[in-house]
Amino acid sequence: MKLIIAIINKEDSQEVSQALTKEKYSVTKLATQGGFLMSGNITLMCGTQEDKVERALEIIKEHSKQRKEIVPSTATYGIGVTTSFPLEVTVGGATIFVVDVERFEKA
Ligand code: 2BA
Repeated sequence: MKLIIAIINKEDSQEVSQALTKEKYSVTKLATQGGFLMSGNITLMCGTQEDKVERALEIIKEHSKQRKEIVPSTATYGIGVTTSFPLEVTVGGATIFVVDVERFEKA
Protein backbone atom coordinates (compact mmCIF):
# COMPACT_ATOMS: atom_id res chain seq x y z
CA MET A 1 0.00 0.00 0.00
CA LYS A 2 1.08 3.59 -0.66
CA LEU A 3 0.23 6.91 0.91
CA ILE A 4 -0.08 9.87 -1.43
CA ILE A 5 0.51 13.22 0.26
CA ALA A 6 -0.45 16.08 -2.04
CA ILE A 7 -0.10 19.76 -1.16
CA ILE A 8 -2.45 21.79 -3.32
CA ASN A 9 -3.98 25.24 -3.54
CA LYS A 10 -7.05 25.81 -1.36
CA GLU A 11 -9.03 26.85 -4.42
CA ASP A 12 -8.41 23.50 -6.14
CA SER A 13 -9.02 21.31 -3.11
CA GLN A 14 -12.73 20.70 -3.56
CA GLU A 15 -12.39 19.81 -7.23
CA VAL A 16 -9.44 17.48 -6.58
CA SER A 17 -11.02 15.67 -3.64
CA GLN A 18 -14.35 15.29 -5.43
CA ALA A 19 -12.63 13.85 -8.51
CA LEU A 20 -10.69 11.36 -6.35
CA THR A 21 -13.77 10.37 -4.35
CA LYS A 22 -15.74 9.85 -7.57
CA GLU A 23 -13.18 7.23 -8.60
CA LYS A 24 -13.50 5.51 -5.20
CA TYR A 25 -10.31 6.80 -3.57
CA SER A 26 -10.46 7.59 0.15
CA VAL A 27 -9.19 11.07 0.95
CA THR A 28 -8.45 13.09 4.09
CA LYS A 29 -8.03 16.86 3.81
CA LEU A 30 -5.82 18.79 6.20
CA ALA A 31 -5.71 22.57 6.42
CA THR A 32 -2.00 23.44 6.20
CA GLN A 33 0.23 26.46 5.70
CA GLY A 34 3.20 26.91 3.38
CA GLY A 35 6.40 27.86 5.15
CA PHE A 36 7.44 30.38 2.48
CA LEU A 37 4.28 32.32 1.65
CA MET A 38 2.76 31.60 5.08
CA SER A 39 -0.62 31.32 3.40
CA GLY A 40 -3.12 28.52 3.67
CA ASN A 41 -2.95 25.48 1.45
CA ILE A 42 -4.52 22.04 1.63
CA THR A 43 -2.75 18.74 2.15
CA LEU A 44 -4.58 15.66 0.91
CA MET A 45 -3.76 12.22 2.31
CA CYS A 46 -4.83 9.32 0.16
CA GLY A 47 -4.00 5.72 1.02
CA THR A 48 -4.32 3.34 -1.92
CA GLN A 49 -3.05 0.18 -3.58
CA GLU A 50 0.15 0.51 -5.58
CA ASP A 51 -1.58 -0.16 -8.92
CA LYS A 52 -3.98 2.76 -8.32
CA VAL A 53 -1.30 5.37 -7.56
CA GLU A 54 -0.66 6.51 -11.14
CA ARG A 55 -4.37 7.18 -11.80
CA ALA A 56 -4.63 9.15 -8.54
CA LEU A 57 -1.64 11.28 -9.57
CA GLU A 58 -3.24 11.92 -12.98
CA ILE A 59 -6.43 13.12 -11.27
CA ILE A 60 -4.55 15.39 -8.85
CA LYS A 61 -2.45 16.93 -11.65
CA GLU A 62 -5.48 17.38 -13.92
CA HIS A 63 -7.34 19.45 -11.31
CA SER A 64 -4.44 21.45 -9.79
CA LYS A 65 -3.62 24.71 -11.49
CA GLN A 66 -0.39 26.68 -11.39
CA ARG A 67 -0.78 30.21 -10.09
CA LYS A 68 1.39 33.26 -9.87
CA GLU A 69 1.32 35.03 -6.52
CA ILE A 70 2.80 38.39 -5.63
CA VAL A 71 4.49 38.57 -2.25
CA PRO A 72 6.04 41.61 -0.63
CA SER A 73 9.80 41.37 -0.24
CA THR A 74 12.38 43.71 1.24
CA ALA A 75 15.97 44.62 0.41
CA THR A 76 18.42 46.65 2.45
CA TYR A 77 20.87 49.02 0.72
CA GLY A 78 23.85 50.83 2.23
CA ILE A 79 23.39 51.92 5.80
CA GLY A 80 19.96 50.95 6.90
CA VAL A 81 17.93 51.96 3.82
CA THR A 82 15.25 49.33 3.45
CA THR A 83 12.87 49.20 0.51
CA SER A 84 9.94 46.94 -0.23
CA PHE A 85 9.23 45.48 -3.69
CA PRO A 86 6.78 42.91 -5.06
CA LEU A 87 8.16 39.46 -5.83
CA GLU A 88 6.34 37.10 -8.22
CA VAL A 89 6.28 33.44 -7.17
CA THR A 90 4.88 30.51 -9.17
CA VAL A 91 2.94 28.19 -6.89
CA GLY A 92 1.81 24.64 -7.64
CA GLY A 93 -0.10 22.94 -9.32
CA ALA A 94 0.54 20.17 -6.77
CA THR A 95 3.49 19.09 -4.65
CA ILE A 96 3.19 15.33 -4.31
CA PHE A 97 4.95 12.74 -2.15
CA VAL A 98 4.28 9.00 -2.52
CA VAL A 99 5.44 6.95 0.45
CA ASP A 100 5.35 3.27 1.38
CA VAL A 101 2.87 2.29 4.07
CA GLU A 102 4.37 -0.28 6.41
CA ARG A 103 1.06 -1.26 7.95
CA PHE A 104 -2.56 -0.26 7.43
CA GLU A 105 -5.36 -1.14 9.82
CA LYS A 106 -8.89 -0.02 10.45
CA ALA A 107 -9.95 -0.81 14.01
P1 2BA B 1 5.12 27.64 0.36
O1 2BA B 1 6.21 27.16 1.24
O2 2BA B 1 4.30 28.76 0.88
O3 2BA B 1 5.77 28.03 -1.03
C1 2BA B 1 5.03 28.67 -2.05
C2 2BA B 1 5.87 28.85 -3.31
O4 2BA B 1 6.95 29.72 -3.01
C3 2BA B 1 6.52 27.54 -3.80
O5 2BA B 1 5.61 26.88 -4.65
C4 2BA B 1 7.77 28.06 -4.51
O6 2BA B 1 7.46 28.49 -5.82
C5 2BA B 1 8.14 29.29 -3.68
N1 2BA B 1 9.15 28.99 -2.67
C6 2BA B 1 9.05 28.13 -1.62
N2 2BA B 1 10.14 28.16 -0.85
C7 2BA B 1 10.96 29.08 -1.41
C8 2BA B 1 12.25 29.57 -1.06
N3 2BA B 1 12.92 29.13 0.01
N4 2BA B 1 12.80 30.52 -1.88
C9 2BA B 1 12.13 30.98 -2.97
N5 2BA B 1 10.90 30.55 -3.33
C10 2BA B 1 10.32 29.62 -2.57
P2 2BA B 1 5.57 25.30 -4.68
O7 2BA B 1 6.95 24.74 -4.86
O8 2BA B 1 4.54 24.92 -5.71
O9 2BA B 1 5.08 24.82 -3.25
C11 2BA B 1 3.74 24.99 -2.81
C12 2BA B 1 3.62 24.55 -1.36
O10 2BA B 1 3.93 23.15 -1.28
C13 2BA B 1 4.62 25.22 -0.42
O11 2BA B 1 4.10 26.45 0.05
C14 2BA B 1 4.74 24.19 0.71
O12 2BA B 1 3.61 24.27 1.56
C15 2BA B 1 4.64 22.88 -0.06
N6 2BA B 1 5.95 22.32 -0.42
C16 2BA B 1 6.61 22.50 -1.56
N7 2BA B 1 7.77 21.78 -1.57
C17 2BA B 1 7.81 21.14 -0.39
C18 2BA B 1 8.74 20.24 0.20
N8 2BA B 1 9.89 19.86 -0.42
N9 2BA B 1 8.49 19.75 1.44
C19 2BA B 1 7.35 20.12 2.08
N10 2BA B 1 6.42 20.97 1.58
C20 2BA B 1 6.65 21.47 0.35
